Amino acid sequence: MRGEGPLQVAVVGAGAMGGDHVARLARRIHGAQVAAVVEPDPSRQEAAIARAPGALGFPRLEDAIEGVGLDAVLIASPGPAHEAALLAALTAGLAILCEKPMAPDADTARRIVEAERQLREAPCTQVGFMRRFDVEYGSLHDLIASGSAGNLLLLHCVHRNARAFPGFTEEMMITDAVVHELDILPWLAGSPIRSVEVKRGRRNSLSPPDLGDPLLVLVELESGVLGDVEMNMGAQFGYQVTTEAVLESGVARIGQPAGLELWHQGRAAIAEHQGFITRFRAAYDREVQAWVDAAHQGAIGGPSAWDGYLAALACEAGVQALRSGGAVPVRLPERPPFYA
Ligand code: ISE
Repeated sequence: MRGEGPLQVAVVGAGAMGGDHVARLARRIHGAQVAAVVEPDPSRQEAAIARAPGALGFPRLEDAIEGVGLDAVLIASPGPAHEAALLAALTAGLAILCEKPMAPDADTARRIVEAERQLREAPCTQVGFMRRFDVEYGSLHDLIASGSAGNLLLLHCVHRNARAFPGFTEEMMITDAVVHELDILPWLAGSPIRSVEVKRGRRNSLSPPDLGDPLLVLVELESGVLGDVEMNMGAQFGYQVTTEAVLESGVARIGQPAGLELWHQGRAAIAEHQGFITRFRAAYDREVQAWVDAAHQGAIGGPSAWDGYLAALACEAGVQALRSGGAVPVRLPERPPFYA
């Protein structure tokens, strides 16, 4: 357990997500303070520091660890940079919140859980699967677990981005985007993933030519429940994430646009989100607050590095399915007692 006073946090990576986490920690989270922003790009670093007055800027995490008395690190750099930052933070004894995907591939994820087990006495890495903190996902989880509408049969998931970021690859449609469903489906259904299959259909000519967009991903769980995911990187109109659960005696739906409805000039309209930062703002707030509260007690307050590893194994099957076609089995290792 750490001493009194706010958790001294370094935020690593000051892109869109990292910058948003800096503002969140500075303005909306209790019990934490942004002590450092780690970002090699000077203009991004400056913009992030402007959101957290008093924070110091560093190009590398090692410099921040040496230069500031840190308690914790929030890693929001791109996935391939996570392993190095995680190893530095694990070695320095810091509490960690690492954005998804924890690692770009399953081998890297395995190395991370092995390092955590070697270097620490208890799990100290929380992984940024923020959907688990979304109120509607929570209600759906509880409804399914209660059995009040019978057994769960099917989960229909929609994951639509307005358009792909420059440099977004087809593999990233699985490892960076569908990774959310590969975490949330087993969490909702209470059953691990057995296999993943990916289908390309008619391509959206508005999406980059190297993306087979949209993809349809079929996920089979050990319980026999099937989940289908529309992974769409070119929806144009906005950002939309919805789930419909088919149960034995009912259907439940979450993620519908809500808020002000306007009937005007012959149309009825509701505003739709344009990106994940606003769509999941409340979930990110709850996730980061849970992490900070748990870090004060020397624990984590959400999904662990082991969950990050399981998602990486499912992503690996998804990437293989994208290349080979057909359903690719996911071979899940036994959970070590460290992550019980
Ligand atoms: C992005 O990186 C995210 O993490 C969003 O939550 C996800 O919906 C989006 O598809 C990803 O590209």
